[in-house]
Amino acid sequence: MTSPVLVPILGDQLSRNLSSLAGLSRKDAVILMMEVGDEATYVKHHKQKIVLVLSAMRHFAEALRSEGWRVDYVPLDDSDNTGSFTGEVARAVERHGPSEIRVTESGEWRVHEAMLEWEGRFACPVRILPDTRFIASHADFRRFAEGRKHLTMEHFYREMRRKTGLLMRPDGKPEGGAWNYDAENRAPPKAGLRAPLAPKFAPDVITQEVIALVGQRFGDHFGDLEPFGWPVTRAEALEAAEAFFARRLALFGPYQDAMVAGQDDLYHSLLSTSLNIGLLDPLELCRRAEAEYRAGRAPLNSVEGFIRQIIGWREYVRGFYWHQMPGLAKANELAAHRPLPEFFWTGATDMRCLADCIRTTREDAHAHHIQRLMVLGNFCLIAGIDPQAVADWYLAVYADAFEWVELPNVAGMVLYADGGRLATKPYAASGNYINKMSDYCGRCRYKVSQKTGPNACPFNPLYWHFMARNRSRLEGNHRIGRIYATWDRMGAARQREYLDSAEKFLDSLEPAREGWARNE
Ligand code: FAD
Ligand code: DLZ
Ligand code: SF4
Repeated sequence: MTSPVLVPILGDQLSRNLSSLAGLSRKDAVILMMEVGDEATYVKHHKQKIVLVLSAMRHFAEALRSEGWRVDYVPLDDSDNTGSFTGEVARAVERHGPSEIRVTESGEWRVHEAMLEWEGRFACPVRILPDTRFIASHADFRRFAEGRKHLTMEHFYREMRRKTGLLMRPDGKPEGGAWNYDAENRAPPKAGLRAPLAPKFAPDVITQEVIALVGQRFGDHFGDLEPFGWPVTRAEALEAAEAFFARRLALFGPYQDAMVAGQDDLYHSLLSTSLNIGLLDPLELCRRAEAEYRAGRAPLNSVEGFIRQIIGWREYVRGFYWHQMPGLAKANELAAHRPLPEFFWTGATDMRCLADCIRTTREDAHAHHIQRLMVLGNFCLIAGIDPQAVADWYLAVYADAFEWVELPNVAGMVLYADGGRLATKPYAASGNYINKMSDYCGRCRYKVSQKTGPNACPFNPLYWHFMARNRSRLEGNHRIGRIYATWDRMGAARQREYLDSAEKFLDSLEPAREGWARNE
């Protein structure tokens, strides 16, 4: 072979329609796949996330080879492995003497910065291509953002509906006459609500080898290594998607915000891991969901809700990330500096809602959206936990976590650390909200109806503590400012009781020990 084109494919780029592969012939290219320690430890990822990515990479390499591609695969335990993308590309340049390095842009800022340095470092040209698996390009998002103070998702979402034609009528109006059916999608759980289980995939020989490797190399990372059941091939991911369309999509909408202790997935799709590492294509998935609606097998509110999460929220947070980085990673508008409590890592808390969300996180490297937002996130917001500590936690513990999607959700949607660029108000809530949307409170050691004192649900006094300490920043916000009239009507003595209860609780929190999220 004359000098080949070297095509590095990263662990979240496991797609056949990757821009770096477009137009290349098998005989002219060497595909480079690299298992590197840095990617498992820049935050100490949940063991199942590492298994997911490495096993999916090994399966993808096998599939490419069977199609006739030449794949240079560097395993984690290769004795010469340098542990970093840049180090491994350097070694591959020596091995292959490429005419060019051609790579699809990375999902994370950190890796993007490293890629930019490759040009000056290697003797051949480096072409970084756009990631065309997303529906909105960076330029699309810049155009959308230009001149807007608030980057409201709903406006962006409508543009995506028009761009893709999803759920659009021939007259250019949205299917059903409305863009959004969220009002129909807030049902609290009925007593005994049970959803059909999502499929789990038994580890094959490749996955079993990776499980053993991860147990040996990353045994001190958070989370259970087994049982491991995530899809690691495109065929498994498609099977998981079909199971969702057949058995859970129809009730996805109504129960999107519901929480039931021990029912970890409810009607959610569990497809984020497959989407984020490239086993599934977002547009293909949305077209498939639309077909369920057109065939009369799923109602519009559920299908629109599902499609909005993907072409709305998912695309929007990706655009937002690249628009707001690198500042977003340091944003702390509400000046929150409290350390993350140790119980986020151990689950040892009497708050039943938090304990259950942390349990599913530990067992499955997953928690569903409303658990991440209104239990775990809401707690971090109203307790004033440092945004960088919170972001490290979310990035480490979820199998679907990549910074482009995790950080806007944490810093923007949950913590208001970006000063309201993403969310128009902080999603702060007292125990009432959790009680209405879940069955957690009935068997909690705290009383959700009690507002202050040692037995009160901690969310109650923390809510008012949050509102009071951020008054100067939030009072002018038309979506939340009116709450201060209620606070003022309480009178000084009642206010003091709330603040004292909150402070006693906050003082009782044990800070997380060093070394959970990052190596000391
Ligand atoms: P479903 O409820 O079935 O939704 C369908 C799909 O829509 C998801 O697979 C996902 O691709 C997309 N989606 C839904 N909500 C969002 C959202 N807010 N942002 C982006 N995409 C969305 N999602 C991640 O993929 N990675 C993360 O690291 C991540 N971190 C989050 C952190 C916080 C604080 C919050 C509040 C949300 C986070 N999300 C993240 C979004 C959401 O919680 C997950 O996508 C979802 O729980 C994945 O489970 P699912 O596939 O069953 O989702
Ligand atoms: C998450 C992850 C892990 C744990 N390991 C690897 C790896 O060894 N090799 C690889 O190519 N990718 C890995 N990844 C995914 C990367 O972190 C991801 O591709 C970058 O963060 C860019 O989004
Ligand atoms: Fe959570 Fe409060 Fe309900 Fe307990 S009472 S489960 S802490 S919301």
